Amino acid sequence: MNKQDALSIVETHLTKKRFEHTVRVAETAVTLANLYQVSAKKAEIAAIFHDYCKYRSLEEMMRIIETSYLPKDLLLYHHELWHGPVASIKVEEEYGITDEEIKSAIYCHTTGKAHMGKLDLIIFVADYIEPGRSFPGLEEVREMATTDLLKTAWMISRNTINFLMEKKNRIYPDTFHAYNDLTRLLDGGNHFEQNAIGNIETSSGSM
Ligand code: DGI
Ligand code: FE
Ligand code: FE
Repeated sequence: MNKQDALSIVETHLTKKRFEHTVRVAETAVTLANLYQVSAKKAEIAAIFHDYCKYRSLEEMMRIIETSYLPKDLLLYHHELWHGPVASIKVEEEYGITDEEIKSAIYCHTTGKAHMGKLDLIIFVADYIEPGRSFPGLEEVREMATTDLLKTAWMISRNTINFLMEKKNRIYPDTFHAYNDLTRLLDGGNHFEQNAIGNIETSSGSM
């Protein structure tokens, strides 16, 4: 599917504001794809469809979760978490998008998940840093996105968990899985400045 066809499809399902967000996520995703050597074509299609199901009725999304292979525990959490997984099913059913990397990136764009691939990371990051967004701490994340994709995703994961806890919201397991997995990867790859000794000092400092 080409870019224009994809945009025309999603436009009819989204509000004007959401469509403009989608266009900006696609532009951001293409930039990141070129920077981190991922197919820009795939990044563009995944980005264009990432919020495709944002405005489906709760009944329709619920039915799709119940009758597909999607994990049923989604139904126990906030419906905001449903539109990505539901879209990953819909794009295949309606438009024959079977590419597993594209489907996965759409699936996990809200929460992240363990073992995210490069395309997953790019859509997760692009959705958060697209130029239309503005909130405290975002500039730091945007800057990191120019040099370290994993660390950027880690910051987003951490910020999201902090934000949700602050609001006393419940947190879906994949949101934690993303944070834990990224922390493990970064720790092993020495992306963090503090080392194992630093961590021990921090934990013993409170005793
Ligand atoms: O669809 P968008 O608005 O572009 O962005 P999104 O799909 O990343 O949705 C963002 C919202 O989802 C944001 O308000 C944080 C929320 N979210 C992410 N992880 C969780 C979560 N909400 C709950 N309740 N639990 C989560 O684990
Ligand atoms: Fe979304
Ligand atoms: Fe989005």
